Amino acid sequence: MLRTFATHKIRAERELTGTLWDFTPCQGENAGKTYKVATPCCFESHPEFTNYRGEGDYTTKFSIDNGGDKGQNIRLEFKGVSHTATIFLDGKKIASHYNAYTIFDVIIRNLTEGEHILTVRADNRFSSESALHIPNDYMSYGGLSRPVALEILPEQFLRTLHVTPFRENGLWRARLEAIVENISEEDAEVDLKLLLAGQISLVEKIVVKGGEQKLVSTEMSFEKVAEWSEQNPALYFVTALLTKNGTAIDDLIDRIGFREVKVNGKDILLNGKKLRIKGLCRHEDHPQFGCALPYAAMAADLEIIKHLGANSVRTAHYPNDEIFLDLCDEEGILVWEENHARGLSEEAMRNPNFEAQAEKVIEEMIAAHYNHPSIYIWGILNECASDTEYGRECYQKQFELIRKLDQSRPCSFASCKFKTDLCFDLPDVVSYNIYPLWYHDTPADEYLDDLYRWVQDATGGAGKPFLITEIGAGAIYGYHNAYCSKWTEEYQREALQKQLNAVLHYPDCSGVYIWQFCDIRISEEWFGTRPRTMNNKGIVDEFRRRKLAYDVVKEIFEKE
Ligand code: ADA
Repeated sequence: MLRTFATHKIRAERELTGTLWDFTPCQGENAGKTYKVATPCCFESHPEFTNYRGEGDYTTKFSIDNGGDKGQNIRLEFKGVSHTATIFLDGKKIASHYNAYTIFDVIIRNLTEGEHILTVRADNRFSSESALHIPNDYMSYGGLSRPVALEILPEQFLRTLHVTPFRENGLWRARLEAIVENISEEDAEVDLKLLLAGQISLVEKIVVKGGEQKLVSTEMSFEKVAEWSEQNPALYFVTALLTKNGTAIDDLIDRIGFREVKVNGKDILLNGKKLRIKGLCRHEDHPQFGCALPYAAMAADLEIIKHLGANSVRTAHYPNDEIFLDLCDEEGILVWEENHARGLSEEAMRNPNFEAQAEKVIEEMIAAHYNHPSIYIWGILNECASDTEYGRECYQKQFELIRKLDQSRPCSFASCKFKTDLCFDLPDVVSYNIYPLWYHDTPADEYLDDLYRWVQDATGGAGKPFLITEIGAGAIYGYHNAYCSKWTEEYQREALQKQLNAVLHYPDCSGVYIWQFCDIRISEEWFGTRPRTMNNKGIVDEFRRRKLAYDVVKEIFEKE
């Protein structure tokens, strides 16, 4: 399944995954053997490869019909390959990409009629080449973890369609930007039509030079549209349609919600109303599927999140599968989406690949997810070196990049630098990850107050909205003892009760994200402080079984 709705009616598109592919590991004792695997999937979901770190080839065949002598232009879209991908078509390398959590594509012109062989080589090894996928407090799985789509493209096609809704003089308006790309060598004249919420905005004749792109933008007003909100997540289709000599040749369909996110003093506003975040941080992780959760598993996670009374998810620590975002759009769940980086020291940020790799994630994340109304904030660089001058330079550059690509959402980063952070003048929202009653014993209200006062007095973050982006405690499912020590379900329940009450009653705090939704697998290298080689701070365990803290969280969130 590619999305929860059709993104094309004219462009021919089919999913290549969703079927059995051949899988051949390249290293280890099974190197060269071929297995049938159901795609998308992680290496680790196969019983022979639960610990595999290396390269693996996923191969399938597809056919091109009606190509004639000229063949067909095709576009292959890879929604996520973990974590480094090399793509081969009929044995020839055609593309490569780094990072598990963003979309990339490749266009092949004039592919001949008949059968073709596609191989996706996924590599999940750690090395200095990889600045973001490192041994960490979550698992960097390997494999073809998200779907692959095959599209047949005309010579001119729609590359992107971005919509920015905004309110002006009491009326909803929207700015639409479409990019038309010409993959032929000759200049071409095409007609572009843009439709939003049933209204036609633009019909324009455009000339696109051979091999180039053309950006077309327009604005529209709407008399009667429903606003997107948590209670009423109204969605509208937006369509870009390309015709040539009177024949429709291409289209691109997306969904948007009429909503505006603004920061006003200490508040984050959604359509002018103060937001109160009651959220959970969620990793894409499941004992059976790794990070390649199928639709039903993602939807089931969201059911639990809603049942807990939460209104938001933080996609810690990378951009999420589009299907999950589609579901959040439909369910009115607010999303903090962030680029991919967790806990990088200054030394790790000085990896020569860091800057380019992290910035590419931002570019690919915003290009692909721009229209999702559920995303209300962009985050970057969770718990990296924001307490050093060099780290500050990196944060500054990344915020500049985000603001260049999207001015319609605030941005932030989750800091753990207790009273030493140097970067709070840079984001729109100040965010902290804190663990009172877990990593130290200072009472939650005291710790929070001390921190908040320091932010007001000593940093450029004074007067900005303030969010707690992580709080929590570990518990092993089913573990109890007479003294209710750390790791028992009782301890977690009590810690969360105190932590949540402190944060949610703190007058200047816009809300809280619990660390974390479910227990997750972590890198082997992290076993030392993590029983079961898992991060056990989930409110449910890895099988989504409720811990004792569940009811307390539900009660507190529902009362808020
Ligand atoms: C951090 C981090 C999380 C997780 C958490 C914990 O703040 O952002 O990824 O590691 O702490 O469990 O300690």
